[in-house]
Amino acid sequence: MMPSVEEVVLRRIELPLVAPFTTSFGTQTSREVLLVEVVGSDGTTGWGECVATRLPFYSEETVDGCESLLVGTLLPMLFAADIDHPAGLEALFAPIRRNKMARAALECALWDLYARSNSVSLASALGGTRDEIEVGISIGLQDGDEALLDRVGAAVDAGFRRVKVKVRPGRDVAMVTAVRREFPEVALMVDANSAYTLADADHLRGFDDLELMMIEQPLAHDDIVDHAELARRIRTPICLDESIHGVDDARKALQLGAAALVNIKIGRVGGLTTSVRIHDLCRDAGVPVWCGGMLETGIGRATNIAMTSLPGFVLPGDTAPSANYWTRDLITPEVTMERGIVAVPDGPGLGYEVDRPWILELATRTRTVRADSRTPALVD
Ligand code: SMG
Ligand code: MG
Repeated sequence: MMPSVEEVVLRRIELPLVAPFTTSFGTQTSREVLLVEVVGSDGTTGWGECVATRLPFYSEETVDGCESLLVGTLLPMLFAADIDHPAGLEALFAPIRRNKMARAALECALWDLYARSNSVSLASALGGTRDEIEVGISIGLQDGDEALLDRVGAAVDAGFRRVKVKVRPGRDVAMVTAVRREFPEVALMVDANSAYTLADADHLRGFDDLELMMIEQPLAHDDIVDHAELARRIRTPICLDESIHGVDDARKALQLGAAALVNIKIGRVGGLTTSVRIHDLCRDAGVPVWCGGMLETGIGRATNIAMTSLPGFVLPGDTAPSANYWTRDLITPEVTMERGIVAVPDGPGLGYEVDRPWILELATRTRTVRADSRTPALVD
């Protein structure tokens, strides 16, 4: 059982990244984060992080949009309903189209509330079976090959279990060939963030001799048909990220042969309940999954770690330690790694302490919505 939610506090913070992160669609030097704290009737609180970006370049969602939707629509729906388990949110929000990151931020907070209030870890509440997980690193586009080789070398020295390199037209096959030549043994993959089209198939075949674990999302963010065609034309396995927003997308992608692997991001699919269902679907189909990253603070990172403890997460995720991103994280202890291994905490909920004083200091805006506040009309 989950305590009823008495109020929800939305806080906005901005946190600079320790190093800029560049993908085929742009460079981020900081993250604007929306944090959701749900306060239960038993005094327990749960935390969730919204992974939307400031600008709608990774997906159509934005931090401002998510905040607006939560205040105007999702929280009134939550307060009008009688939800006694976080899994109930999936059905409650089913009439809403997309807006998965806004939904997930609230759903993750409810899962944390549920787990804390029942004195179990989020990992075990979700059905997790591992007490440690393997992690990889995602390295953004660098100014030149030398800088990239230095970054990959540092990652290998630190013991990361696999290295992902961002690519885009003009910075791809030759660059990754240089990485492979210097690091013949490293578990290596690339992520294009939708920078190519099917017309690039011959060029992308240039990756085939580099023994990559996979190429992530080479084609359009909303496509699965062209990816299936590309899969017939290249040997490097294709992993879908941006194209998968729910269980049906995953089912159809597997059915078409568009994905040999699936990157599960809790925010992109609308929450933990759906994530677990995609995990189950892929596991039954023998398709490996791994946990993606959205440059999360410790709150989202802790949620990712709990989910990765499920048995189908057989490949290392983008769940690098806190120090990779932040000079001071929002949780204590921060996430640390020992030779590519992160321990799954067994304390209640997220299993880390949320550094509330630090969050209050950082907060640039705080909005509190109480369950007994007047509910705006939900029907036009
Ligand atoms: O969290 O270390 C991380 C970043 C992982 O590469 C990463 N994420 O397409 O998978 C992806 C990108 C999206 C980041 S845009 C905010
Ligand atoms: Mg990706």
